[in-house]
Amino acid sequence: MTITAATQSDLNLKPYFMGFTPNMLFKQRPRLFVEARGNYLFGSNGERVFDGFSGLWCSGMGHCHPKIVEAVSRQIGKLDYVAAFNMSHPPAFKLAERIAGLAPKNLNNVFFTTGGSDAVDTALKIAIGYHRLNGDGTRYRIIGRERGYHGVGFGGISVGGMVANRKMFASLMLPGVDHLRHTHSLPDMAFSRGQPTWGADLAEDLERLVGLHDASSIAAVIVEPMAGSTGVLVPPVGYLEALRRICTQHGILLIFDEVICGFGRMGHNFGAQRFNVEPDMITFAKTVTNGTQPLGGVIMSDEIHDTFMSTPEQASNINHGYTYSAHPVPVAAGLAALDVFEEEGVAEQVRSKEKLFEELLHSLKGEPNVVDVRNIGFAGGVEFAPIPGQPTARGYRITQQLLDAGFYSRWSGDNATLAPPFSSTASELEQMIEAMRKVIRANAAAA
Ligand code: PXG
Repeated sequence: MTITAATQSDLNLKPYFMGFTPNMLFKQRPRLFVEARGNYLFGSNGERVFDGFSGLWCSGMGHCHPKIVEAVSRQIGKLDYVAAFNMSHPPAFKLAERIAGLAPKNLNNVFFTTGGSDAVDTALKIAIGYHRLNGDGTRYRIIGRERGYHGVGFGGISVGGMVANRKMFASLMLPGVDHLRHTHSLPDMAFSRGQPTWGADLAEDLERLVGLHDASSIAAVIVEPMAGSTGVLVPPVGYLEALRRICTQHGILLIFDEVICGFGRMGHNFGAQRFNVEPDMITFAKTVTNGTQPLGGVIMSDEIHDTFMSTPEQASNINHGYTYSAHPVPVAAGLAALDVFEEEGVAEQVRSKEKLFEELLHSLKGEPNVVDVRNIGFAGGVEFAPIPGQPTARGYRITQQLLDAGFYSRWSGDNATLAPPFSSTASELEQMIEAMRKVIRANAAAA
């Protein structure tokens, strides 16, 4: 059925309780989309919207890519499901090999999940299990970072650092978690282009936590190389290198949560390669299927993988896994998406257009209430001065009005975040930034 404006008004909107959405506001003015092609979404009232956030950071290779559509259609008619435990199917192994081939050279093994949140929980379990198998069972703490986003499982919100996602569930967080300071400081780094030059020393915060808890109680550190959801915080020059050094020195595993950074967003296969730092594990999801099918996972070093293989032969190496781990249909989507990723040279495309995107974004410096602009790869954040007494309201208004103008960006506090499709043309990027400039100016008076 095609949803038209007429049928939309007949829809009963109540039964669907939407996540991360002000439901009452949304349902007063629902925004429903009925088709997508390339870099555009088409709404139920016939409107065309530029997908300036690539869905939720996931559809960068463009919507309804014929190769992915074809692969998914073929797979669902051939092998729609096979048990994920004690059985499998050949493409699952091919996809693991392809993903490992794109990852830094020490990361050669993949555990499949169904998305980013369960990838994070899986990585935390693997970290704890690894130390325990090595006779280091006292290492139970995980260190996250303020303003980090690691999904919505109890593991992810515990190590995450977004207060809005944590406060309602504070009574049931993982024990033993601590947080590094976040890396944002307006006075020291506002309007940095790419990596800020200030802030490498913030990694020394890990030494402080080692001093407080002792390394023998710490299993792992988890950070996003570029913190996306909080409004694009780019790692300071030298920061990730310092984290790596301190982790290695103390036998602590370093996990990069690359659910956003992975597969091209940073202009490289992974953020690890962009920033030239090798973690012990990488979590991924989103762009691995170009957002077309739910799939995620953890890529781990041989050292970690082989430690699990040392368990007794007849026992499961890990009592963990999902009904939909390596589901044949998402796996087919993943293989096709990685073909597109390589054939269309996605990482190179991003690298070649990154400077243009940076120039355009930073041209917003000096517009009313713009207090910072941040960028790396095809990720951009514009931060606004909050309306006094109404934190987040300016960011919300600006992103909603930008959507009315036909450009989708994402609201995160008083930030507007942009994650344009990888094939965005110069003219599409220019139009999006000019539309944003207009909306920012129109909101100048709201102080
Ligand atoms: N880790 C990171 C770094 C993420 O960005 C997750 C884990 C969780 O993935 P799932 O697949 O369980 O949602 C994410 C998800 C935003 C936004 O507005 C970001 C995400 C999801 C929805 C919105 O930036 N990232």
